[in-house]
Amino acid sequence: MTRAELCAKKHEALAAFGSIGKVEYCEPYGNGHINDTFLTVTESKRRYILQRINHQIFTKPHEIMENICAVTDFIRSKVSAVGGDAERCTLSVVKTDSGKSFFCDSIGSYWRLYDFTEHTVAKERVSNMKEFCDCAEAFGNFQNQLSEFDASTLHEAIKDFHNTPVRFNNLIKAIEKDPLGRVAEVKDEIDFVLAREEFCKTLEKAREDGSLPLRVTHNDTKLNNILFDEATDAPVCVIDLDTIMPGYSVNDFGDSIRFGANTAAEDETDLSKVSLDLELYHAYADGFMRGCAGKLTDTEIELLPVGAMMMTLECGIRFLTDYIEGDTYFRISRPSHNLDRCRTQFALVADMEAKLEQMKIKK
Ligand code: ADP
Ligand code: GN1
Ligand code: MG
Repeated sequence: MTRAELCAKKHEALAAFGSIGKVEYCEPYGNGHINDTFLTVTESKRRYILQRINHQIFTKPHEIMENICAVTDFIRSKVSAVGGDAERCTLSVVKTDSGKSFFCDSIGSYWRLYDFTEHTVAKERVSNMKEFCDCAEAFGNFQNQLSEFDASTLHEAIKDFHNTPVRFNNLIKAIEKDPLGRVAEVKDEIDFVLAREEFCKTLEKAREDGSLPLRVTHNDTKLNNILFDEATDAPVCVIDLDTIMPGYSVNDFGDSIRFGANTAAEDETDLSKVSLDLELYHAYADGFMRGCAGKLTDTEIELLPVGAMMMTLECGIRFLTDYIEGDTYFRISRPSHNLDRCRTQFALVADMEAKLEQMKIKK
C-alpha cells in the first residue's frame, strides 16, 4: 500500500471510532517493525494509538483481538483487585461505534485503537542496569499475572512462532528456492545455522519429554515493548500483545536478552561491537526470577541460558530467511538490512557459546 492509500484508509478507520470525537492529528509513531502505528490526537487533546494490524503476518486479526481483550481484561481485574493503577497497567482497547474491538476497512485491512498510555516512554536501548532489571521484572510479572489464565483458551496468533526447528526448515526451503539468487552471498551464515541443527531442537525435545511446561507467554519481549513512567522511570505496562500465546518462559527470557543484553544494536554493521554483556544478562535474570515470583520450575531455570541462545539464533535464522526470500516480512530501511541484522544475531550466538559457563543461573 502506498503512503497516500494508507493515509486515506486511516481516515476511513478513524471514522469508525466516532465516539472519540473530531481528530486533529494522526501521524506515524514509534519504531515497531510489524504494524503501522499512528499517534492520534483529538480536538479535546485526548491521545490514542491507531494501528493497522499487519494482516500478512496476523492472518486472523479477529483472533488476535480476542486474545488481547481477554488478557488485558484479566490483568486489569487482577490489578484492580489489589488497588493498583487499573488504567495504565495494560493496554486498553477502544471499541468501534458498533461495539467491536477492531475495524475492517473497504480493502480488508484491520485497524484497532488503544488509549494512549500517558506520561510514558518506550526505550530502544538499555541505558542502565536498573532499567533492564525493571524490564525483566515487568515481563516476569506479566507471566506471573497470567499464571492463572487458561492458556488453552488463547488462539495461536502465529503458527509455530517460536518453534525453532520449523524456522530451521523454513530457512532450508528458502535456500532451495533462492528466488533472488542471494544464497551464494550468504554461505557463511547458512553454514553457521547448519552446524547448529541439533541445538535448534533442544526446547521442543524438553517439551516432548514433559520437562518444559507450556505457559501464557508474550513472545516479543523487547525493551521497546514496555512503557516506562516518564517521571519515575518505573515500568508501567507491557504492550505489543499480538503474539500472546502458549509458549515457553525461557523464550520470553531469551528474547529480552537477545535484544537488550547485546552491547550493539540489532542492526549494527560493525560486528566487533557485538557481544553479550554478562552483567546485564545477570541483572535481567535476577529481575525476571523476581517477577515470576517462584513460578519457574528447576528445569526452566536451568534452560534460561538455552532460551537466550535459542531466541538469538532463531531470530538470526528469521532475518536470514527473509533476506533470501526478498525482505517480505521485516520492514527494512536499507537493502542489506536483514542480512546485517542476521549477522549481529549470529555474532551474539557465538559470543554466548563462548560464555555459556558464565551464563548459568543460580536457583
Ligand atoms: P509493533 O508490533 O509494530 O512493534 P507496537 O504495538 O509495539 O507495534 O507499537 C509501536 C510503538 O508505539 C511502541 O514501541 C510504543 O512506542 C508506541 N505505543 C504502542 N502502544 C502504545 C500505547 N498504548 N501508549 C503509548 N505508546 C504506545
Ligand atoms: C518483530 O513487532 P516488533 O518490531 O516488536 C517480530 C519479533 C522479532 C523482532 C526483531 C510478530 O518485533 O518476533 O524478534 O521484530 N515480531 C513478529 O526485531 O514477528
Ligand atoms: Mg513493538
